[in-house]
Amino acid sequence: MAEMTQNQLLELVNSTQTAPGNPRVRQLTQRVVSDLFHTIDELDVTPDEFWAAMDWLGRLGASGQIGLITAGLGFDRLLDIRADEADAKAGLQSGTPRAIEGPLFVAGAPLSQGEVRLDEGEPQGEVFVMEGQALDLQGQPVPHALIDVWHANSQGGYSHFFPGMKPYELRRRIQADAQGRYRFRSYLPPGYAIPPASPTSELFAALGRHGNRPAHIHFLVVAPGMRTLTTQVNLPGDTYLDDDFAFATRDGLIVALERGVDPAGYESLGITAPMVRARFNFVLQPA
Ligand code: MBD
Ligand code: FE
Repeated sequence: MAEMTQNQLLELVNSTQTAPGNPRVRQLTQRVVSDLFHTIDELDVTPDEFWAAMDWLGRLGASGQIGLITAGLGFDRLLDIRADEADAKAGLQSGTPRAIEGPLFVAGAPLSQGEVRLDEGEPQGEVFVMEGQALDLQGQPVPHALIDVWHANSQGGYSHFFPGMKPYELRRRIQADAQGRYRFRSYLPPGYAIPPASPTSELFAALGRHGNRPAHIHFLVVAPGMRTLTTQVNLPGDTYLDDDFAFATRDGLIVALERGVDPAGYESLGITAPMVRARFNFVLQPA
């Protein structure tokens, strides 16, 4: 192989081709490789630094934490901001603000009609009911919307990711009724913290950053003819509400909590004592 300069090598890497391949993949790869060649040169990256980074990437993939890093470096929120900006540019009215899905969604949770209890046995926090309706932009009910809901347990862990939890623990699907109404019982979750001694916590330590999220509950709302809504609500009063490591909290998504609510009417959810309630409607855009 001929001797060559950095720029000649970059040109060769990016132009090498013996089959059409995929033009979009070629374009994106060329751009990322160029940016990295330039970063290595301009910041004078040493071989040790480069191989340490590649080792970290390998461990990151093996640990299943790529979705934690994308969230922590702002990419998930970036995609939401871009979707919001595209809507605004197209003159589309927005519904409930979108919020990132995060890396901890699991499809196929048990399905119930209208209402469900998410937790089992002794509540591990304050007994909590959340209820409301799926609505369209005109405020009309969206009948039979399918709502996925998932949240962390009292230790901040999510089932399927945190040891010792049952399959689909604190994950359910609710099919709203003909008026779009849903409700569920659970307990108020605490915030989330990235796993210690992991590739993600290693990078965050080196960046001088914490890995905390404020207390939140995730939703995925699907209905025929409507755009799928991925969102979260935040519980008020959390220290990390304005300091979320995933940059995912939004003004319109902090729910008001009513404490000491009369349990009458909530017997079907097994509630017999005053509890905490939040009301929240999901406003869906047309597809
Ligand atoms: C979470 O619970 C979460 O919601 C996100 C976005 C990232 C990591 C953990
Ligand atoms: Fe979460």
